[in-house]
Amino acid sequence: MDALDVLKAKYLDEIAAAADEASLEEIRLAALGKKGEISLKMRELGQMTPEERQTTGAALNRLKDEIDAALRARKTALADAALDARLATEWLDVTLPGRPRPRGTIHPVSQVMEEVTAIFADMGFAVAEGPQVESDWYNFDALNIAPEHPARQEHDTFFMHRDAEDPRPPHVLRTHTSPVQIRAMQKQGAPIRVIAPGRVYRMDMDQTHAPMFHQVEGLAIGKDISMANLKWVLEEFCRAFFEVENVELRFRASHFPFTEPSAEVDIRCSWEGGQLKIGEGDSWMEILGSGMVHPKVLESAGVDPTEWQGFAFGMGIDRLAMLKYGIPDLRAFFESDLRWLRHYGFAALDMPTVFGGLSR
Ligand code: 2U9
Repeated sequence: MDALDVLKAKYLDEIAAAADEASLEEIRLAALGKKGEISLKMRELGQMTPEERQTTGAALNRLKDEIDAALRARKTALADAALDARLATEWLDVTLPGRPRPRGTIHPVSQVMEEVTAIFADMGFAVAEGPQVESDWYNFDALNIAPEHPARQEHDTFFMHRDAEDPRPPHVLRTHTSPVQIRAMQKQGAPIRVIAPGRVYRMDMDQTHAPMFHQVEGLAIGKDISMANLKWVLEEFCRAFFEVENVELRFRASHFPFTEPSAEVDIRCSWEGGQLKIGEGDSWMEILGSGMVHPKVLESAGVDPTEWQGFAFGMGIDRLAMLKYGIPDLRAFFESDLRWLRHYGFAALDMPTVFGGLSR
């Protein structure tokens, strides 16, 4: 083996053993750099005879090309290996089955709350919220409910505890969401269009009553808002909510302290074979209460009743859910029975919208 073969073997071994690009660069400089071993040998050609120069020169050029090619090949091999290693760690099995649908469901009360909110939002009503523990002024006085009114009795209302020596009247768990609209009028004044959905509390418990239930109330105050506007809004609401074209409402004179005149509203329906159908048949079912807001209530909320007027209405969300989705017993709503929730619950992320469909 001559000297060049030794050089060649040395560099090819080093190149094969190089673990990274930096080592390859070091080898390249040692062999082919300005002061590299092979470059120095090239310089020695000048002292050779023409014959020697020709053979050694050609051999050195070949050696230079071989080392250069080996360096490039090793560089590519290292890059390929690095890519393979990265791909191995980022490997994804696209044949894996999809994740199962989340097991939680949306409670029918939440679903109906979203549906009702979507419908009234579409008619320009804002959503208002307020405290569930209220002063008796907001819950009763502001709504023209007299101190001797039966709703104020111990057996209807949950009173919060006060120390025996505390002279202030006790707070109550709100018995309706009406205080929310009093607060909204105090804050915003008139004109105003709001709905107030939320929890309310009354001492009542049987197949159709629970001590906590859900209401949505609505309020529209303007210069000339009338019962005619109320009727249109409620008809539009029922059409959208029950998803039937032909709804017929019947207004029955009634009495509430906070509205004058007042009306209870029935919807035409049939109960054929125990199944409720809205908009057809010879039966009527009460679905909500309503009326023109009493002047004294406007006054309590700081709205001048000689200048402003409007309507209000209230309905039970739990009852709407029972009617729309055929749920027989109200008590099951609040028992958290997983089998019941899976049966009557709704898929998460299916937000009801008026344009995209409410339920499905
Ligand atoms: C203000 C003024 C008036 C809200 C109204 C009713 C009639 C009504 C019941 C329906 C079934 C309660 O859930 S239920 O038991 N509600 O009949 N609610 S008018 O009237 C208001 C509200 C706020 C400031």
